[in-house]
Amino acid sequence: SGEKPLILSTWNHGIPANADAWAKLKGGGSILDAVEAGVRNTELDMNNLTVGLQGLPDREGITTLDASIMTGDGACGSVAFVRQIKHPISLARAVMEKTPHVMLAGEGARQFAIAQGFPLEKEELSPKAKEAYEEWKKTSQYKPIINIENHDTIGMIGLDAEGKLAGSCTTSGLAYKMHGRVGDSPIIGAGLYVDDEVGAATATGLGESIIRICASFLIVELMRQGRTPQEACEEAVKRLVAKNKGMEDIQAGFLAINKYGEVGAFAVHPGFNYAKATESGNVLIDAGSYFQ
Ligand code: SD4
Repeated sequence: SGEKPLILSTWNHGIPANADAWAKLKGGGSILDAVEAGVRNTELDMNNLTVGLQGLPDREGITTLDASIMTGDGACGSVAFVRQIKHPISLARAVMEKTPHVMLAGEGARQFAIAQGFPLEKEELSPKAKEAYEEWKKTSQYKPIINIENHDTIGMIGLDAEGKLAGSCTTSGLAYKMHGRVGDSPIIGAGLYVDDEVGAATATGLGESIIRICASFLIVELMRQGRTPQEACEEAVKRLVAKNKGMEDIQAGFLAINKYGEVGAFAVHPGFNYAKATESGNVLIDAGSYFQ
């Protein structure tokens, strides 16, 4: 069986994110504080082109962000299609804690951010994103090959020593998406789902394929019915492949834990990895995949 406390997050930037989450938890923070602090690290990572304001823009050259946060008692908040906000995860938490709503989008999310005292950042592309966008504009080809250059969304799920769960997910979404496109990450049940009675799951990859199967909710419900986190992730990937016919090139990956601290991860294609932090260390682990 598993270990507690436990923090898991997607991809290799999960290592520094887990480290920040772990420090928060060990410093007396709640598991919610930990998963927020963890992904705030990634939101500032200038080398990450799929999270935060340095992320790759949409077709119009505008970077728009999606994020969600949830605790195991059912509290949740999210923001979608937001601009100029450095830490959308904290804005999602503010939606959860300070409004009667779950989700705010676009201009309304921006007004709420201002009212909450979030600074509005200048709207300009990071040097790396600008360079990539200029290159993309030469052909303007929309190619959802998400495992190669556009694979860095962070989803984080954590379990504290008492068995409380929380999760967070934050992204700039799909590079060169249509303006206004929203992915799975801010949709509760798609990019993230957490239930203290069962476990938690988060997703990365092509959001459309993930939304289509309510992936994170599906994984939690499969665990509720007795599957291990690993079995649940594998079943969800099978479902995703079955429901996204003709899209065999796309990547998606899932990460799950149950309330006992057992872990599962699986992806459509090879290349998905995740970071796992426990008392015994913070390590990067390769996930298995449906196609080899
Ligand atoms: C999205 N799921 O907006 C995100 C993108 C992603 O790794 O996960 N990239 O579709």
